[in-house]
Amino acid sequence: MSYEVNFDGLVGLTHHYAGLSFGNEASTRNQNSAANPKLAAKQGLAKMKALADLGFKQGILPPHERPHLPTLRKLGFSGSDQSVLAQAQAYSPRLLSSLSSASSMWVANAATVSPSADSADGRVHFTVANLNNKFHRAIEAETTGAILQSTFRNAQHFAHHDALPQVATLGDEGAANHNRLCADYAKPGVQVFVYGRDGLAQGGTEPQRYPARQTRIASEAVARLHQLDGERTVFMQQNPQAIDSGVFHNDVIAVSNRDVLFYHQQAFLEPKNGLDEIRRKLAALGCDFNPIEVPQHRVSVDDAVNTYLFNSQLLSQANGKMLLVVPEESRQHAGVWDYLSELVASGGPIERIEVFDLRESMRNGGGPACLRLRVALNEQELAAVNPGSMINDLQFTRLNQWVDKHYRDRMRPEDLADPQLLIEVRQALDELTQLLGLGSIYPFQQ
Ligand code: SUG
Repeated sequence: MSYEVNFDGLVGLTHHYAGLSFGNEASTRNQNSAANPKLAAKQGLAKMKALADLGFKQGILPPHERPHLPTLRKLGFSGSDQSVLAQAQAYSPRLLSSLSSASSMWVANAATVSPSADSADGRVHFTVANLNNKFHRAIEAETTGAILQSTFRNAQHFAHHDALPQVATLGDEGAANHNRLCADYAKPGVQVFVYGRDGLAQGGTEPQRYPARQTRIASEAVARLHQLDGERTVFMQQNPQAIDSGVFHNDVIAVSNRDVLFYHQQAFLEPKNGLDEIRRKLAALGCDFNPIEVPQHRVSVDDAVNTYLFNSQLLSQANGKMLLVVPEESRQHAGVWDYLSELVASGGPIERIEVFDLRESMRNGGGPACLRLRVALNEQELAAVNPGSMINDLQFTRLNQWVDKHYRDRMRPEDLADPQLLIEVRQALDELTQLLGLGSIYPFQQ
């Protein structure tokens, strides 16, 4: 038996809207609106619980320590924690906001993960994403590494790689730009790395308006680290025009599961070449390929960006058919919902849609797929995962109570300098690491 286990990022206590992600239009649009961290965490937990109740294996990854005092101190602010916060706020509220973002919730950007069936040494490989394109995200790498090592703690089954060096040439956004196609999670598959620009070569096709966060050089380094076979790896370039329309990660315009790739007609720069290569490489493994292309005339790129139709989770049910998990915004859009209704009625591989309200995360550009990191595991590997990281009724109840106890229901950028908030965050995270059985993972616990 093998499983695709979805590990969801839990929203942190400082969740707010700071407009930090140029190129992510929801982030820009909602800058400075009031956020509700408690509701955000509960919306995420509700999705985890609902999918666990449907029989899917569901895990959880904890939020990071924010505001991030270690970075503020690296930038020269000194004295007591309270004084560091006050100095940072006086110097630049936007700096404090960057170092307080709850962006680690979007764990599709935590790492790239390759299952053991694809790696030469037979282990599951993790490379932490450096998230180099955005300051508030680049600081995630260290704690993400600690969390992944605690969650997947067995060196016989799990190989952990540090983030690539923090330079734009090696910009790496993790699983958000990575797909895997296969017949069965435990069997070898074809891994598809999607990049926005080369990173080294000059003069290639690049977006003009918004940044291309992922480079080919980074994707190829990750494939090397994971000991992947070139005959089972494909590198495709994102359509730069899509990036310029707000598709800042490939998972905003494509999602895969087993033999299905559900994608927009304008997702890739040279779709035919890439898709042919995927089909050929899958055929060599004896696997079918089932691409589902959504044409521009049915759903425009803009509508895809606004509804997050493709930032969905495509999950295999026990009957072999697939479930598509979409955000409420996809149901609210008549054209998108019509398309989805027809898709389900067409008798294809996707037979069911589940809708979740993830509005708090969506307003920062994070849908169902952003909130989860997929890890394909066989029985032995699953047994080696930290047990407290798996969602069941008991953990769900405890986590909900923990959120009720510690989270505020309103957060604005100006609240971040409140020294009481830092105390609340540390108390809460300290309890959380015990609840999840993760040991010490945060700088304040060292
Ligand atoms: O990196 N938003 C995140 C959203 C990440 C979505 N992830 C995936 N597509 N996989 C980002 O742009 C906004 C934070 C702010 O503006 O307050 C932010 O970081």
